[in-house]
Amino acid sequence: MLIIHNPLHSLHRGRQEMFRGRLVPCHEQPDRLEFILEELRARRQHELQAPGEADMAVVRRIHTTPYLDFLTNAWSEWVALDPANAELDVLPSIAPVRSFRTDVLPTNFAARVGRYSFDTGSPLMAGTWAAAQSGAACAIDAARAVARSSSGGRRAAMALTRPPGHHAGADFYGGYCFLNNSAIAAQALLDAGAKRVAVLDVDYHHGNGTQSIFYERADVLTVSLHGDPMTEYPFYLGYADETGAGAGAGWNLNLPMPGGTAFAVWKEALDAALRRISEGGAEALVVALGLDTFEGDPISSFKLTSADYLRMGEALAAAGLPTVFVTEGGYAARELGVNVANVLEGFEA
Ligand code: Q9C
Ligand code: ZN
Repeated sequence: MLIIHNPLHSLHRGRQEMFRGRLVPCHEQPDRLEFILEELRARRQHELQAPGEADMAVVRRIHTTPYLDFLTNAWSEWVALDPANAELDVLPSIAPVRSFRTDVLPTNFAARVGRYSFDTGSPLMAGTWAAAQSGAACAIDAARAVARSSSGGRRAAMALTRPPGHHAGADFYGGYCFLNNSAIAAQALLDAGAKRVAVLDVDYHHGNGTQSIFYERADVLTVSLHGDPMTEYPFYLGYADETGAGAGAGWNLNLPMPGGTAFAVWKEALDAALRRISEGGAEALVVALGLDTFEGDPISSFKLTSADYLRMGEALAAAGLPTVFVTEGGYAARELGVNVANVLEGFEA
């Protein structure tokens, strides 16, 4: 498979995230992607490429200009407050909830960090913007390689990148995500001529950013399989009664499952998701490929085994659609390589 991998990913290297009242080492680390690259190279059947420049016109159809401006300038603003900040990551210290005003954008930097983020687990640092932008370029290039498939291009391609993207919305970051690579891939497929695209999110966590971006649109069907938000992050979105709104009514499907879910039950949800995608008439598929459903994942509780990822790949291939894989979460770093490679091997079998 064609794999567009992010050569700048390690510029994003969080030091600490807030977890249960303490600052702890970040789960989302550069070695995650290195282990995947290592395994894909070892299997010798993939074509690894770096992306070109990101086409920001596509990114601007997903994210707002004020938010992109904030991400572009955040690090230099942070260091300008105090040169000693260069040794520290940016984390939010305020959350403007409910009765706060949404029509003011304070000039104060901490206020704007709070405005544009939704958790205390997503440190932003000097290389975050460059890494995220290069990740968007991977998503766009992978999508374009697949979009050409009617004229002799590819059946499938993968954007292999970090930081992940599916928790990022049009104007907010969180859940380790800054730019929504899966949404950007979907938009690139539409821009290249697809009339309807499906985004199937198999990450352990609900793809709240992707859902919110497309919630009122009928041209992108969003489907997410995930841990029940009543107990699992991101808690405040991802319930089964969220089915889309306005022009997008009926174009969102959430399939939450309880902690402890193993592959037999998970696969039934996958089959239901693929039936909905088939009914919806999608012309292309984006798979938001989180690997934190793995039994060894340190922050999640599903029970998928490495062999199950082969079956997942086979089922995704059976959908018969041009497919763009975009990597999302997954924190059992050492096993990630085998699990990602197994999805692709099952898909290509
Ligand atoms: N602080 C993705 O998988 N925090 N994001 C969990 C540790 C948030 C996961 C508890 C988990 C976000 C892309
Ligand atoms: Zn996740």
